[in-house]
Amino acid sequence: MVASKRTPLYNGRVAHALQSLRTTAVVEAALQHGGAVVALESSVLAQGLAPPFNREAATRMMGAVEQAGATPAVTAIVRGQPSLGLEDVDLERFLARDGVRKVSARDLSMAIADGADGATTVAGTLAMCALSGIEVFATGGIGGVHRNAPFDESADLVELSRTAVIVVCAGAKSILDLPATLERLETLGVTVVGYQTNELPGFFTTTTGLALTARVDSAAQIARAWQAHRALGRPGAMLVVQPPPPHAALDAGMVDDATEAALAHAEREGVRGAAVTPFLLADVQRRTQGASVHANLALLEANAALAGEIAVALAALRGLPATEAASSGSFPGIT
Ligand code: PSU
Ligand code: MN
Repeated sequence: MVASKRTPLYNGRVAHALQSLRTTAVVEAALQHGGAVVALESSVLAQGLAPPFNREAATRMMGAVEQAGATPAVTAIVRGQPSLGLEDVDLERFLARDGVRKVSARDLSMAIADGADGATTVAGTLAMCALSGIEVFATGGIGGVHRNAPFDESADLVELSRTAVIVVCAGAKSILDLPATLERLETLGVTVVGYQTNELPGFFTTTTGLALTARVDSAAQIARAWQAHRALGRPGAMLVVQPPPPHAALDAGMVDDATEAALAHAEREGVRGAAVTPFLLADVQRRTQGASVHANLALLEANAALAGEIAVALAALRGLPATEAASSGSFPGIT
């Protein structure tokens, strides 16, 4: 038998994009030297929030991570290249929402093959974290099980079940079916931990009445729990949920009314698929006359700050460069 010649699987552009996970100099240095790095999603910038609020979100989130002593890395597909950290010129294009796709986990390969600009959702960002070894990620709210739409469930949930990353958020977006989302997280084995709270926050609201089974009160406690999580070889995420800052939290009745009206509007307009979440977020924003934008920005900043603290606590606990620590995995107290 004649040995077959190996044929290249990918053409040049795709192979190049996959080889080089593009990093900015600052992020590269932080990763190399074991510094604390926090991933930030870009879909909230390119789809979730409209200008000028998306710029404010980017500035406040990155500032909060830095203030905590960590390095922010906005993740995105930049002209077909998976990227950690955005150069200014690229960030400007994403903030202008100039032909930027919404990229969930399923969309990554096509965005790369097409050489496109893609803003990563929670699911897309988790996949990027897995590629780079980043273990802490901050966002506003995760996707989940939608209301009144039996077959619409965000890919965020499944990706959370198979990516070992600490995700800091304010719960799932208020436009969702929160009890159903919490049930799915349990089924998928995702650890949900309240940060200084015993119940699931409602994204815009402090409470939902949905009790959590775990609570922590400090970043150091999260870092210790994370060590156990890694030592056990758990494949999924640890979802750390904290309520929006008290001064920015909205009244539940106001959010419910706006959400119900937005859902009815989406139904009338026949909005489907990936367009549902951005549509509902924008509609709620209009109906709450900006109060929800104020809350959204405040909670994004608070989540980035907490994620920064956790990343710093993790690095301190290990006393090892982050890249080595990621693969060491000894059980705390059992050596
Ligand atoms: N939360 C926000 N704004 C957003 C999103 C969440 O406050 O823009 C985005 C996140 O990127 C999340 C995505 O992962 O919406 C979920 O979309 P879908 O339901 O289509 O999976
Ligand atoms: Mn969906």
